[in-house]
Order: sequence, then C-alpha cells, then structure tokens
Amino acid sequence: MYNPRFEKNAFKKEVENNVKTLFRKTVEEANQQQLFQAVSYAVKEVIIDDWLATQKKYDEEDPKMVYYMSMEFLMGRALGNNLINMTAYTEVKEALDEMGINLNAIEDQEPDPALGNGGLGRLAACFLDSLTTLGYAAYGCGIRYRYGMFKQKIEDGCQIEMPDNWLKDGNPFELRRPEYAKEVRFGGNIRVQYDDVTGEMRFAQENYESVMAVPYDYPIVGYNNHVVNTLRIWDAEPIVDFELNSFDRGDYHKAVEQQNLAKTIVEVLYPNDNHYAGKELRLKQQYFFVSASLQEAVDKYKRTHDDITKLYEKMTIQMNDTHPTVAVAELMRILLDEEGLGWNEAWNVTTKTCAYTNHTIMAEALEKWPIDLFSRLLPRVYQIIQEIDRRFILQIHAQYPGNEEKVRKMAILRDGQVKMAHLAIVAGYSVNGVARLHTEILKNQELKDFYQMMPDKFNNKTNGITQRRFLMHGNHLLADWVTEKIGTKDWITDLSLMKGLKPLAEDKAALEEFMQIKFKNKERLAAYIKEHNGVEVDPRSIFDVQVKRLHEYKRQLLNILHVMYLYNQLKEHPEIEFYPRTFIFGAKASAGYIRAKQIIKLINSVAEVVNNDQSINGKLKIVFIEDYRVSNAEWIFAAADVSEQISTASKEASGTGNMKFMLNGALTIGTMDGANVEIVEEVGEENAFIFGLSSDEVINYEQHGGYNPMDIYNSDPDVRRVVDQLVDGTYAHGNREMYRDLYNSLLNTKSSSRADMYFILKDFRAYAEAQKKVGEAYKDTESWAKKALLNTACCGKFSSDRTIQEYIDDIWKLDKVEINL
Ligand code: 26Q
Repeated sequence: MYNPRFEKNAFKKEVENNVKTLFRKTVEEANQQQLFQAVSYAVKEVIIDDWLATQKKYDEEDPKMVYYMSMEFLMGRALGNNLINMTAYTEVKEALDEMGINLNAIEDQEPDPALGNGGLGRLAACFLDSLTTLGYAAYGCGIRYRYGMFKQKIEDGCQIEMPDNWLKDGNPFELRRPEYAKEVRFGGNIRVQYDDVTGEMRFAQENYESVMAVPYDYPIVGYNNHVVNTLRIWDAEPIVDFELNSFDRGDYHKAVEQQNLAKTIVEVLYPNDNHYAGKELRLKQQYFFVSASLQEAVDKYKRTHDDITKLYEKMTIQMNDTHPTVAVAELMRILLDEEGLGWNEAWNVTTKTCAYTNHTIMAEALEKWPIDLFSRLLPRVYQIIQEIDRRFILQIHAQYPGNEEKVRKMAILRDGQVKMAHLAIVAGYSVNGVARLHTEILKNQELKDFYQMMPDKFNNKTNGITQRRFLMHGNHLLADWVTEKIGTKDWITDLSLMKGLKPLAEDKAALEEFMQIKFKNKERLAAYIKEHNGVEVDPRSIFDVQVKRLHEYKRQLLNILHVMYLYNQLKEHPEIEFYPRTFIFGAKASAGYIRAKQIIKLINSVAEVVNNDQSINGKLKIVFIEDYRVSNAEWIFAAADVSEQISTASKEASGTGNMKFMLNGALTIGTMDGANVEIVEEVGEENAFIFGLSSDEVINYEQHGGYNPMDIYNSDPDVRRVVDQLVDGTYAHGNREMYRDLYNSLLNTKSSSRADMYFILKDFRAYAEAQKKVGEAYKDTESWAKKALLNTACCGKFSSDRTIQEYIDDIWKLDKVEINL
C-alpha cells in the first residue's frame, strides 16, 4: 500500500537530517543507537500530525472518554509497533535498506519500556492499542518510573537483578508537558475552617510535603485509522523548581527534602507480581499518579463544561486492580473541597465515574493498608474514607439488621486496615473479573457478600491480546500467510475472521506450509538461544514453553519435576521411544521471593546436568531464557509447539500468555483455570491437553485443610524419586541442602501453612499422562499440524479488540470517533 505520508525520499532526507542535527554525524558515521533515534524522530514527526488531528476531533466532538488508571503499562518497544499500526512498516524498511540501515537491527536498539511486571501491565498496553484502533478516546494514566522492571541476569544458575535504566539515551517518542504539571500533597494535618459567609466547613491541609507531578505523553497509534491516543505517565519534580517565588528560600532543609521525595517517588517499579508488600513508598506512588491524573482530568473537563455534577457523562475511570483505588477518595476530595459539592452530590458523581477490575483471588495480593500509615500519609483522603465506610456500614445494617458478621466481613476499615478492594467495590459502578471462571469464583467465593448485596455491579470481561503486536509484529511469516489464505487483511482489526482458516485443516499442502512457518520461527528462536545461552537446540524437537512470572501457583516446579522424571526414564530405559523435546522456561522472580528464586536455580541446575549428559543423545534439552520480556516474548510465542498453562486450578485469574501461544498455533497443556477454560471451549478439548484437579476440587480441599501429599509420596515411586532427588545432591553437585526448602514445601507442613499448597504432587501423575499424550500426538505430524492450525483458527475471541468492545458496551459507554484526513 502506498503511503503518501512516508514518501520515500522525503523520509530518507528526514532521517539524514535528524542524524545531522541530533548527533552531528552522517548516516555512515552514526552508530545503531543513533540511527534508531534518528529514524524514531522521523516517525514521530508523522505521528504528531495525527496526534494533533485526533486532539482537534476530540475538541470538536467532545466524546466521553476513559481514563485507564494503572500502576503498570508494559508497553514493549514502540518503533516497530508504530510502523505497523501506521501501515508503513514495509515501506520504511525498504527506504532504510536503501540507506544501508537495517530496520530490525535498529529496532533492537530500542530499550524495552518495562513499566510493568507481567499480565496486568501488558493487558493495559493491549487495551490502549485496541481502544485506539477501535477509535475511542482514551488516556492511559501511570508513572514514568526511572527504573522499570529489573533486567535479569543468570549467574551460576541464580537470578541477579540489574537496574533497567531505560531512559539513559532519552526517549524519542515521549513529550514532556510541563504546562500540565500538578502539585501533589502528602502528610501534615487537616485544619477545619468555617466559611465566614455560609458557615460551611472547609478543610485545609497544613504542614504537608509536596511534589510537582509533570506529565510525559506517549502517542498510542491506532491501526490504519489516524487516531492517536495518549499514554500519560507522570514524573515527579521538586516544587522549588517550579515556584521559586512562593518558596521560602531560606529553608534549605525543606528544599532538600522535597528533592528527595521527588526523586524517590518515581524511582522504581515494585517488582512484585501478585504480592502485596505494604510499603509506604508504594502508597505514595499510588496517590501521586492518581491525584495528578484526576486533577488534570477535572481541569480538562472544566475547560469546556460548567456543570461538574455531570462529570460522569464525559469521562469514566477504570481502576486496573486496587492499585489506583485511592482515586475514589481523591475524586471525592476534589469534588467536596475544591468544587464545593455536598456529600451526596459528590458521591453520586464518583459512583457513576469509577469502575474496578479485579485480577486476582490470591490472598497475599490483596491490598490492605495499615490505618496509621494511611492516615498519616493521606490525612484528608483518610477522613473521606472514614465517612464512606460509616455510610456503607449504615447501609449494611439497613439491609441485614443485627448481622454484625456482615459488617465484620465487608467493612472498608477493619482490623486496623484500609481494605482497598472493599473501597473499590463500594464506590465503583462496575466490578469485573478477567475470565468467566474467575468472575464466577469472585461472585460465589471471594466476594460473595458483596455480590449478594450488589449483584448488578458484577460482570465478566474475559481478557484479550492485540494481534497487531503478537502476530503481525512477532510472527510476520504467519501473518502474511493468514492474509493470503483468507484473502483479506481484515483479521488485523477483526480477529474473528481467523475462522476462515478452519477449512485448511483438511488441506495437506496448507498444513505443510503452516508447519514450515512454525519451523522457521523455531530456527529463529534456536539462533537466539544459541547466541544468548550458548545452548544448541534442535528445531525439529518439540518446543515446550513456559514463560510467565515465577510464582508458586503457576507451578514451574511441577514442570521441572516432570522434566526430572523424564530424564530418569531416559536414563533407565534408553530403549524407550521418545520424541526429542526442548523445555523452554522464561521467568522473573520478585527480588525478595526466595522460594521463586530457588525454583529458577533448580531449573538451571537440571538444565546443566541434562544438557551435558551425552548418554541421552540430546533427546532432552532444557533452556532458561534470561531476561524474559515483551521483545523476546514475541519470538518465543511464534516458535512454540506446546504452551504450558499449568497453574493450580482457581489461582490464575485469566492468563494472557495462553492466548498469545494459541494465536501462534501452539497447543495448550493446561489445567481448567482462568481463560484456559474458554480457550478449550473455542478450540475443542481434542485440540488441547487438559489435566488435573478442577477449581471446585481445589477449593474444596482448601476448605478442608488441604490434602496429604505423603499419601502420594508413599504410593507413587516416580514421584518419590524426583522429590528425593531434590535432597540427594543429584542437581546440586552433591549438596543435599540446596533444595531442602523446596522439598519441605512439598512434604512438610511446618515449612508453610500447608504442605504442597499448590497441589503439585496431587496433579503430578495427571500432568505426566497429559505430557505423554503430547509426545504421542506430535509423532503424527499431520494430525498435530491440524490441531495447531485449529488453535490459530479458533483464537478470534481472544483479541483485546473484542474485550474492549465489551468494556465499552457494558461499562464505559464511550462514543466512537472517526478521523478522515
Ligand atoms: C500490590 C501491592 C504492592 C506491590 C505490588 C502489588 C502488585 C503488583 C502487580 C500486585 C499484583 C500485580 C500484578 C498482578 C497481575 O499481573 N495479575 C494478572 O493479571 C492478568 C491480567 O488480567 C491475568 O491474566 C493474570 O491471571 C493475573 O495473574
């Protein structure tokens, strides 16, 4: 497609000129990083026109917009993705080729903006892509962390965390917007004043510390529609830099304090995934970006509207988990204290504006802030929460007279804590889970009392992923093939069209082409592994992949114990028929999560032993990919034959990696958990390998104190053997203590509240059986190809475009915008 905005010669000139003005160099002299910058600025130049046009359109049409508030946006690299969405990738690649610049090489120069941990952060990024592609007005609101997710190095099999200074070379796509800076206040005390005229109470914060929140805007480019939305992430700067006059220059101490506060607030992303740590700085971060975003949102509204009580007609706020939930109290504060509304009016606006998405039922992930900490840091916001709580308890009493049990279970303030999920549910007009099963568990177990009291708020929005990044960009061979086979590119914005591939399941030639593409992607990944791990893997072997954050509930330990079991089998019965397999892992562990780090070490230890054992003829290889992140994920999904989705049933709210694998034609081995349930529903149970306890069974065991893993240990010699190998030195150069804690976690009640909390031994046999079926199925090349192709063909439901349309229809009710240039 000819794209006049990327007229070749003009674009080349622009790149040349950028190299000159930015670096005082010629294209020949510039290094790859400088070329990346020069090209990115040239691309941004084109984006800016659409960005302005979009803004103009929004000003004219005044559509309702969504503010997606999230502590995390795991964007991944921008350059390639922007080019794809501008439908200019091929042309720009050609233009650069002519200049002797390799687009892929310079794409690789871009630091991966890792402003997120895992699923929740990546979901936010996919949502912005879909919102913009569908033509809806949206702001992403978050934090511009100086250091994103740490870089992972593996040394001696252990994870080492290195700082991710992603901004060190500057970021060509960002735009600093100091004109929208907002002051955010912490601590101090609240003084009540009475208005001389009206006698009304006014609340003034005194003796507080404050910082200036300064926004940086990132363009979010829609696919082929000229719509550009904004990700607005906030940096903190000392107030003194802004208001020299109002600042008491004598107070040097205070100036330094403010400097420190500003620096520390945005310093680093907490690398916890599904784990609440109760750190004061984390609460500061939350309030910091929420307050700044809300102040700006209200200002923006007021620039063109005068009735603040109608705010909810023009904007809605989606809270990505409880992390930004302080938004409900901050919005109340703005409406009460700054806009002068009465409580009922303010509450009416707030409860029509805020909505909440829950991403987990893991108890340790629930945010419960100690009241003393919370009230000290956010005194006025705390007062408001007290009043919300007081009124809510009255409501409970009215609905359940005399039922103190209900109050105890549902109150927002209880046991010295502020329960953020309760606040989000009480103040939100919508509460949603992220997969059907997850939402059912919320309604019937975790949030049952709330569901009974306010059933209409609850709804499900099964997650999705963007095919633009995870097929078009990550797997262009398959993308082109799909276009050719279904005869249209429209799947790029309507993934349901993938079902047009279904008839090809009976077309041998097509199946061969499909598997040939898979093979090429496996070769590409094998080369990456060779370069980064120094391990030779055979692209003809089955690529069995588990990539996701490391967490006990995700059961990487089950996977590696099974690999140990396979190895034992191969050693003992060298004659057995065994299709060669490569087990690929990628995972970061939270820095403080010791047991997760032990599992990483174990995987690497098993890899070392197995990969170097000549006697098994390379039939088994294990690879731990260092620094798993969005950019290498794109290649990994493209190359996978088998997708490991083996969480303890009921624990994984949805999962989204599972969908990326499916899209790329991998078969799922998994439990009936999260979105796996819906994946199997779409593709058919015969095209996946489902095993293990159901969520009902798990929940039932949990309600009865667990199960006894010793029964399995004593009765299943294969299980016993691998468990014993954790403490017999096999994988620890003779050291029997190295994995003692993992051993204890499986067998010993003292090491954790329950032995084998995640039912690893309980599910082991079923998992091994399912894996056996994988091996058998793969031998029948044609039948495997069919199953793989059907996974790609049936993935339509799992586009984030579908998810977003549901959010819009059921929750946000946004107005669609069209840009005609
Ligand atoms: C909380 C308090 C303090 C510090 C950190 C945190 C914290 C940070 C990140 C708590 C949770 C997270 C991330 C959770 C997450 O990624 N959940 C995943 O969300 C995905 C998108 O909905 C789902 O697909 C996954 O199933 C879910 O685990």
